[in-house]
Amino acid sequence: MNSRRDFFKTAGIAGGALAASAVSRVALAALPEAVTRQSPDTMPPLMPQTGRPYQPVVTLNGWTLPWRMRQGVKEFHLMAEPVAREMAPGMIAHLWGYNGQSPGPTIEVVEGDRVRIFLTNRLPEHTSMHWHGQRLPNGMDGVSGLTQPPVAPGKTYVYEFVARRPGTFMYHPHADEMTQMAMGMMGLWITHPKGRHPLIAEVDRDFAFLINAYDIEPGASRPNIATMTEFNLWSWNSRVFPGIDSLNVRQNDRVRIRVGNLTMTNHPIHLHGHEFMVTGTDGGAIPKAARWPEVTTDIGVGQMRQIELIADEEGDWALHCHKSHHTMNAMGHSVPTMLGVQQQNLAEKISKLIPSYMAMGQNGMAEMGMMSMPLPENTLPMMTGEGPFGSLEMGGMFSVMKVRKNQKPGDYRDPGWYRQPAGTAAYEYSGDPGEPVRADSAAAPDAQSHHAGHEMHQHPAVEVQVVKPQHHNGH
Ligand SMILES: [Cu+2]
Repeated sequence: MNSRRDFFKTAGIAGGALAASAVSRVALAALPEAVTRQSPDTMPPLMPQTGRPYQPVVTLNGWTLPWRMRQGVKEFHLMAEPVAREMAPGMIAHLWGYNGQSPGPTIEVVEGDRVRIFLTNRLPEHTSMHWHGQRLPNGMDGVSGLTQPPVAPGKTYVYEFVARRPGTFMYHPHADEMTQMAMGMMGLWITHPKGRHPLIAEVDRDFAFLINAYDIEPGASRPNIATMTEFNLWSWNSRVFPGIDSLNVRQNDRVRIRVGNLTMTNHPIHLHGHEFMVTGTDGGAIPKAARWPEVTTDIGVGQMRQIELIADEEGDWALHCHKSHHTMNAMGHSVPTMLGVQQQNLAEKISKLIPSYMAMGQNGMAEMGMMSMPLPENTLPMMTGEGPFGSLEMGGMFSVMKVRKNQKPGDYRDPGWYRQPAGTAAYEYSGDPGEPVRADSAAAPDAQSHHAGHEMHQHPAVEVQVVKPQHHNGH
């Protein structure tokens, strides 16, 4: 509050009694307006109107923070504050974030830009801002207690440095991290190269998102901040499927996807139908000779991976975390959905849902208990999302890259579901599937006698497979 009080004092001396409008105009000159956003929709790329040109990114279910140029310095204003984030239609999470959303807005600058960020703390406790991966003066690193005092509630701190290295970075508090990261305080920072770069391709579409996770009890809206491992909402940019927007591209576009992981576990991110190269990390661009093709890249805790591909196959291609329990929403969230259906359909719905979560090793009985509970508000189905052929039975970290011939350059709108050309889809075989041929049935009695494991004697057909290598004497 000191700077604000000083400002009022100065303004008061200069202008005497001030009208409210005069105050806000002068205030605007002192520090840039903190632009906020209410919508969780993906904002189209923000084309730079001031400063040096660059190819903007698209933040999935996010946005880029506007800035102002002041005497050659790019100024941003981040406001740390409680926010209400729609994680998917039907569920609002009460998180902490920046400028109205969690994650905060993406900051986009150009290599060599001098950047000044005002951080205003509207939280009930102190905070700070760490600029993950950046080269900067030590005093700008934002580690509360180590490089600066904490930013108390109501205070504004100013960070200023030159964005020296192009690449994808993250920002998050380095003060009471356990609480503040669990509450959703984080954002992306993109430093674009200042010109053609030998290792950074010019792309047609450039997407970015952060991986985060929450533990929110069914029916509640505030995360449990003490959780270390038992998260139940696995999200991208604090959104879960079917709330995650699709990545809509034109066929043959060169596509870059930047993914940062600020959860407490790794996430193998998998793309269907295409190979990609990992072209960069938060450490910078990867030399071309050190790249190799992948269809899944594991993103460790506190890491960023930047992947690139040519989207040359038309269709709707799944993009998801390959940990199958990360493509589900909160356990128990499915139950109210079942209770919401008409009674005569209930048994059918249960039999459809219960085998799935039993198979994933969850506590089946605890979930069964949920069925007698009253319908909680603010819930999401565990596995949901309607596709052109029925339920996708997905949740959490799942989206679709939609590749279309007719997607116009620069158009990021959802083209709808892919229409598969005739003769290119899996189809039903309507004949007799025949009897299975069990090649191992003849060897069973002999193998059984050589096996030490008594449990296996109950299942001779299985045992043969297990014992066979030891039983061979002819080597
Ligand atoms: Cu995952």
